[in-house]
Amino acid sequence: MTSIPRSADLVRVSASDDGRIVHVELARPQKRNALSDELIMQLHQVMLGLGDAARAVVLSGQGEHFCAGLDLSELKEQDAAAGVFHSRRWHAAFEEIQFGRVPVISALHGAVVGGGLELAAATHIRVAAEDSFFALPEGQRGLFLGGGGSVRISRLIGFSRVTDMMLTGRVLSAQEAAAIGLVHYATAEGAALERAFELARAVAANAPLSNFAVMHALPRITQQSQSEGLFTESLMSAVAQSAPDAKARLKAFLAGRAGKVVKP
Ligand code: 1HE
Repeated sequence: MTSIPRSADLVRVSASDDGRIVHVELARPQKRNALSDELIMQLHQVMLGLGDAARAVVLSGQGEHFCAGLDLSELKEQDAAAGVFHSRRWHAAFEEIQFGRVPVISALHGAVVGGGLELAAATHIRVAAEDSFFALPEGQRGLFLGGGGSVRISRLIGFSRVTDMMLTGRVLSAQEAAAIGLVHYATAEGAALERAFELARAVAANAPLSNFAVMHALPRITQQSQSEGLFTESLMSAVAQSAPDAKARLKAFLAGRAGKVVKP
């Protein structure tokens, strides 16, 4: 695997911190980063090709908006079968984000709407600038969610809120999105990307196997019964502890060489 993934024309990729932090940018600002088939394919390829050094990804959008959702100009003559396969390609790409190798932190600004919100929902941490706004205008366009939003967004904020957003076209501000847990952090306008990088550096400093457990075990455990969840937790916990990296971290703490938890 290469150490730095390659950029494509609709998705720009750059790396910092010796390849540990990978910045993935939606690079179609003239169309408000609308998600065309080609953009989804490029995003999928970029996520599959993250280098071995990568420990965290920051995802953002170039221009005035994070993402305007599905490229509506590509929908004109699509029949039902093509629609199903189209949706499945989105599922595959977004699955690679949620259940890939490293955590993804999204820096959101401007429109985060329709498929753009579905994309953000597949990331692990969402940081929203003051000027961001969130909506699901599928109902107004004669569509339905197709990029995993009915599952992921409903799990984040509950299907009742998704129902309201879809039926009424309600648009949420960054503050409202933070209040209901749709995003984790709200920042001043223009500050989301910097905050996302700070968070990415914190994430990248964790033991990779612990991050893996958070990404892969936690969402699955929440879907299991209590008995199965507790069993999965025990297994994952034992695997994480057994990594040489974990042993070294414990030793460092016990020798007084590791940072303490500091009161904010
Ligand atoms: C687009 C798209 C798009 C912009 N597909 N071309 N998504 C929506 O319903 C959102 C539709 N878009 C908007 O509401 C607005 O464009 C924005 C609020 C995002 C931005 O407004 P603004 O004033 O900055 O830009 P604009 O002038 O509206 O758009 C600039 C260009 O981008 C223009 O093209 P141009 O050739 O005339 O310059 C727009 O046509 C183009 N553009 N958004 C195609 N979405 C898997 S299911 C998911 C289902 C959904 O995502 S439904 C929600 C779709």
